[in-house]
Amino acid sequence: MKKILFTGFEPFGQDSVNPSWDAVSLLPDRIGDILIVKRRMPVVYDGVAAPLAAAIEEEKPDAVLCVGQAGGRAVLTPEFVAINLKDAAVPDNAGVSYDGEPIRADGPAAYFATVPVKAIAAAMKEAGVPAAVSYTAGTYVCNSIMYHLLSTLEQHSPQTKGGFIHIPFSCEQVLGRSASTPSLPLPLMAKGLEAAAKAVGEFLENGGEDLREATGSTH
Ligand code: PCA
Repeated sequence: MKKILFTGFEPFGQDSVNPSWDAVSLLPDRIGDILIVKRRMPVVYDGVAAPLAAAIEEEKPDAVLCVGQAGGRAVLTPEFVAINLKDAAVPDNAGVSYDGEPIRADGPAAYFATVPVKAIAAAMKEAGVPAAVSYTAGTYVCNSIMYHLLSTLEQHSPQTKGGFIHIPFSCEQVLGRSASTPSLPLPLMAKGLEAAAKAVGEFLENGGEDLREATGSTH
């Protein structure tokens, strides 16, 4: 039986909830024959690597899907790439902000997701959940957790696949926001994550093929 570790984030900024953790919490403990385990992560650039690595060490999952909020986006977005950069005016939950620092001084410029992002987006849409591949996870803590995830897996658990999914605000979060702020209901977003788990489960069953083959890239 395959195991997927999902992570979601604690709230940050002006919000008292984070739909990433709320949607992950709605997932069942089993999806088909895939075991689902969950962890909540702090929104702290430098404090997120250790709990993530500990969860991977403890659970020994076949794949890890980290989830985060992307307020302002209208659809679920599996991320293609994490870049070696911390750069946002808004501080993290430890009160720290960065102005163009590397995540790992000795690290590569970027890591590509090792889960099939195009297949994940297609599976979400197939399940009736709006989705699209994204080619930027930003430069705040979500990009950092994705970078740490792929770096940790490469170094300590190269057979484990990793990826990141951004999700929009939940409906309750836009009650106090401008009329044009996009949102989706939490159960629909959880359904999208479930579709992602199934797509990753299939990918794992097929031996977890090479990223470029899996995503259909020709390079
Ligand atoms: N979203 C932020 C960090 C935590 C979260 O849920 C981001 O997109 O970087």
